[in-house]
Amino acid sequence: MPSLLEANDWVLATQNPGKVKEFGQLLEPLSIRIRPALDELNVPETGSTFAANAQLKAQAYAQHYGVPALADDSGLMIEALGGNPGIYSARWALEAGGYPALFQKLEGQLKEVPLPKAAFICVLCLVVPGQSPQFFEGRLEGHLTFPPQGSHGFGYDPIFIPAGYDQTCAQLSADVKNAISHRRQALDLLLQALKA
Ligand code: ITT
Repeated sequence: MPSLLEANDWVLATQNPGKVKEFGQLLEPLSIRIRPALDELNVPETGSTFAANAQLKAQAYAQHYGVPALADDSGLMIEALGGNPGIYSARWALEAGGYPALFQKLEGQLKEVPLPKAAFICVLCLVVPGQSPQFFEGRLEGHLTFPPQGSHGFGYDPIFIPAGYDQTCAQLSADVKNAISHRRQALDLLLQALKA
């Protein structure tokens, strides 16, 4: 395993500005920087699991930059929709014509479900050139609420209320979301593994 200090030379294998911002906030207190990827690589997410897609992204960026790459594949699983959109979370928003339109559609689909249970999942994949990929998973349980509320965060945050809270992730401050998020939990596991 590389050391924590070497993490300053890693590249973050994502094109999602919301993820870049959150990783910056999560790593700042630790004085670890993971460079955002400036080159936009088009990596088809052909895997059928979060882990498979995270690995595809991490491998593509590690090969392109020749340094360790950290990828995040994440999404929202809605119990009443059989775990969808899951790995298709970003694609559902694109196909609906954006998040506001998707939220309206989901509200219609879930109108008979009083408190739709859902969970955010994040699988991180670290690919160090020449080594086997490493995976770390985080999960944030909660439920959905409509109409969307709040302007912080990104993606599905305005309709997701974490368990034990009464505000959406888009109403909670970044500090609160980052203390409990699926991304935070996965990153903590990665940092523990690096320290071991
Ligand atoms: P990259 O592949 O470039 O990283 P992406 O947005 O396509 O960007 P994913 O395929 O992992 O990444 O899809 C993740 C989607 O899941 C994301 O676009 C949101 O719709 C949703 N999502 C994940 N984490 C979230 C969070 O913390 N808050 C809200 N929505 C989130």
